[in-house]
Amino acid sequence: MIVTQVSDVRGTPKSVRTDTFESNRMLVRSDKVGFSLNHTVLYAGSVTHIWYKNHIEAVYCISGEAEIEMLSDGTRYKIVPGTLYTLNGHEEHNLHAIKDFECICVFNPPLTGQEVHDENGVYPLMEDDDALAS
Ligand code: 9YT
Repeated sequence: MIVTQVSDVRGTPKSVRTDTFESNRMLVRSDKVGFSLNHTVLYAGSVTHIWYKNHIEAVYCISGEAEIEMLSDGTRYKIVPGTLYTLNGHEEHNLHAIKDFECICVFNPPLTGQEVHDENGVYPLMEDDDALAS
């Protein structure tokens, strides 16, 4: 069994900070469980462009509020605590954090933990996670 506290991850290479969010990679590919799991907080008032061409992502809201703006047709979805949304079609979207938006993000295939968004909001498929392997 693997037991992890978010405080174990903060301040390590598995904690990624950008202008709009903090992402703590609590389960990563080297854990070999078939998916990865992040505890993520997006900052109130921020907008993050996301397009996971290489991954399926499921996002479960714990606290705060956000709106997902689908870039294909402008549809907006309100996300509140208790909402799960799953990007099973690699949907390109903007994530508007209305209040600090705290969520759990599950990825398949699993992230290595080192990924950052490229200029299109994409996480690359990474081949080498030796730096994070335990
Ligand atoms: C909800 C969401 O997709 N936020 C962007 C950050 C990303 N999910 C991550 O790596 O934690």
